[in-house]
This record gives sequence, structure tokens and C-alpha cells, in this order.
Amino acid sequence: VIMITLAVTLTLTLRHNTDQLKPIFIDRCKKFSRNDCEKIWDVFKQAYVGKDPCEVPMEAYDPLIAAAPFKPHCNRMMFWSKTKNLVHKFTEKRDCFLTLEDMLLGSVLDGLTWCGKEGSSETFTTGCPGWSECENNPVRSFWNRASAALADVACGDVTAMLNGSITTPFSPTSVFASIEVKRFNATKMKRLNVVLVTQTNAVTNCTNASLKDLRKELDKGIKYNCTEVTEFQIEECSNHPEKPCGSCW
Ligand code: N1C
Repeated sequence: VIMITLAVTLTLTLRHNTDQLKPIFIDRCKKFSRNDCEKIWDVFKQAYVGKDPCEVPMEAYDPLIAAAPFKPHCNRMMFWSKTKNLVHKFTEKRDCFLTLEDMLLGSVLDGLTWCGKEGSSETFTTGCPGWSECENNPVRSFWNRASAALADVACGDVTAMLNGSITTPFSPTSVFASIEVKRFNATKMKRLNVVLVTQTNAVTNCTNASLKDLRKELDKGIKYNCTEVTEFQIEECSNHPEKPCGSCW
């Protein structure tokens, strides 16, 4: 009896794991009115199934990026670091800017956790390594690869919303600093406009040391600009979509 109970619970657990991620992926994908969501899921899965969850490099997602490539949206691309909730509240309500999460792959995988296991064809959504537990984990490698692909097509005037309530708004370990800025290319990209989000008790302004590093790291030929904008102003703009985008900062 014990053996049977064990076998049944084990089977159910495995089933449960397999079935969790796919319906969310397909559902979110279909909102982009694509008819190849099953195909994209299969390509996605190949990146991590059957692998040690600490040995999935960002290149594992190359076929996924090739199957669902990022289109350039010149002058409307929005990057960010440590401002996730605020930036998405803004882009959700207004269409002047697009983040990775407003595009197919970013939207499909936002907020999710997944990994595989050696010798298994399952997708697990629990017991996966955390962001910093090991470098080459499936979730971190996905965001690194997708962010790289988006930065590769950055063009025209590009905006980045950074957090002015921390002492290092341009943090070397962030995806924005370690991946995106390094791939911005002056042949396509004219300017980087930093929107530094401040609160009434702001600890940082545009003269911040880390922002000087950002300026130095930009490909020669990309112009740079920084504007301090209060969180209140951005919320006002989110709540009043009728206001012209150009008046937000
Ligand atoms: O490390 P970050 O910020 O600088 O990464 C943000 C940067 C953005 O410009 C995006 O293009 O990198 C891209 N990106 C995402 O779009 C994204 N969505 C969700 C990077 N990380 C993303 N996440 C999750 O946020 C990710 O799982 C990780 O935990 C955070 C990184 O956010 P951060 O440190 O504020």
C-alpha cells in the first residue's frame, strides 16, 4: 500500500509540475494573436529540459529568440533598472513607450519561474535555483538573453527609467548595466535619455557617480541626457493618458 501511495503521489506531482507552466505560456502568447504559440513553447522548452538547472547558459535561448525575434521600435523603447512596478504601470496605461514585458517573450515569461532536471523531460516551477544561487540558471539566462536581443535592436532615441532612491541607480550587477548598455550600438541608436525617478527625500540626482560610469560605458556617438522626474509626476502621467507623452518629463 505504501509503495502504491508513493507511486501515485510521485506521478501526480510530476504531472502537476508539467501542466503548470505551459497553459500560462500559451494563454499569454495567444494574446499577441499568434498561431505558432505551441511551436514557440516547444522551442522554449528545449533550452532547459533535461538539463542541470545551474548549467543553462544564455545561448541556450538562441533558438527561442530566432523563433520569436524582437522588432525594433525606434524612439519608443524603454529600458529600466530597479523601477519595475512603476515603469510597467506607466507603459500599461500609455503607448508612447514599450518595455520587454510589452513584447511577446517578455510578456509570456514575466513573473514566472521554471527549470528542468537531468534525466527528466519535465518542466518544474518549484525547487528551481534562485536568481543569484548560480549564474547559469534557466530564468536568469532567459532574461539575460532576451534583454541582449532587445538591446541589439535599440534605435533612435532610447529611454531608461532608473531609481533615484538608491545610491547606485546604475548598478554593475544589473541586467541593464551588465548586458543592455554594453550592446547599445551607435550606428542605430542616437541618444540615451535617462529618467531618474526621485522621491521627495531623493538620495540621488543626475550628478550621481554611477551615472558618470554609465555615460563612459556608452558606445561613442550615442548622446546622453538625464532628467530627474518625481515618482508623483510619472504616476500623474500614468493616470492621465490624455496628456501628451512629451509633457511627462
Ligand atoms: O537587472 P535589471 O533590473 O537592471 O534588469 C532590467 C532590464 C530591463 O531594461 C529589461 O529590458 O533588463 C530587462 N529585464 C526584464 O525585462 C525583466 N522582466 C522581469 C530584466 N529582468 C527582468 N525581470 C525580472 O526583474 C528578473 O527576473 C529579475 O529578477 C529582475 C531584474 O530587475 P532589476 O534588478 O530591477
